[in-house]
Amino acid sequence: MDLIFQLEKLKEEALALISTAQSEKELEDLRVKFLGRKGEITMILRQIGKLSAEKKPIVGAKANEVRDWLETLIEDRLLRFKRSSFEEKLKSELVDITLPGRIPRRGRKHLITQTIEEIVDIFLSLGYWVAEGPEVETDYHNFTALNMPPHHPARSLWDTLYLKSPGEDLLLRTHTSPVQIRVMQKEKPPIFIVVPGKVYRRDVADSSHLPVFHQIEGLAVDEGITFADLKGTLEFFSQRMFGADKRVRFRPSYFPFTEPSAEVDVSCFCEGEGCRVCKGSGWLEILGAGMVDPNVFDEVGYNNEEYTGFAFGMGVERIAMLKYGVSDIRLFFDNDLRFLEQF
Ligand code: 2NM
Repeated sequence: MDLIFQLEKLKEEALALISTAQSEKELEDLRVKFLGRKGEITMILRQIGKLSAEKKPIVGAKANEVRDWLETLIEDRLLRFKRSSFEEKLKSELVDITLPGRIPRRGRKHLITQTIEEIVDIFLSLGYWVAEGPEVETDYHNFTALNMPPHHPARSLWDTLYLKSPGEDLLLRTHTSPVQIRVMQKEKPPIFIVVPGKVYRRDVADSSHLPVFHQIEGLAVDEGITFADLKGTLEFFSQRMFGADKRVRFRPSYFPFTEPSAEVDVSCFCEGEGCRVCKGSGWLEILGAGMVDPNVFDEVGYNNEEYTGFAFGMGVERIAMLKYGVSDIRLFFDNDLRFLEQF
């Protein structure tokens, strides 16, 4: 059969197939069928070599023309498929930018964290530094160095959580004072520090006790520190924390690690009218304090002729309960958002 005639037939057939192809895949198959290495055009081009010298250029030109035309036609159809599948993708991935976004619920600091920060900030403003230490302590740092004799009741199995057996040294600290011992063993006066942190006692939870709670203790050691410095410092603290109108009261007390010792009260929000919080007394007990016992200084190697100092300690939950009117300490750790969100 005449090659020119074959080329014309091939053109017709190709046009019919290419214009009805339904997918990119079908078009790729047609490209192979006509233009591939074993494709129909290629087969025709191979036969041109056998033609006579007159026919060769004519058929050659025709074959090239059909090949180019086919390539263009397939490219054109492919482009159309690509464009419409892109448009479909655009449509299916359409985002409604007029819809409001999903607004994340905003969290807040826990009231205990807020209270620790409030207390610490007041002492930072007086030039104190923050010191922290381990919650697992030795019997020595938690009791012995603090002038607590071996038979002291706080050392009993019923008050302290021991990690091994008593006398085997490791325990969960019952106050943050061991951190002050560690600081004094490492540093020379002047020392002005506050020590916030978790403490552990073998208590059953009730409205005013938890086996884990938070404390902030303070320590000031320098030449010439007096009880007047302690009073001025704690009055300043109380008025910043509870209001400039508040008064403070010191009652004599006893701690093994301070002498003399005092319990410190702040005047109640009821202005002495008598209320449920102060149980009619007009005073709220907020902390314990005293002048560091010379035995403690001996233990850390300070010369107690040269240095004096005061120390104090408060329960963070108790302070927060008094300041924010919380009547049950367990509310802090029930994790009920209806409570936590109020602060
Ligand atoms: C309190 C009350 C009184 C106190 C004493 C010391 C140290 F390490 F300096 F001896 N740290 N904390 C202290 C004194 C703690 O808490 C109610």
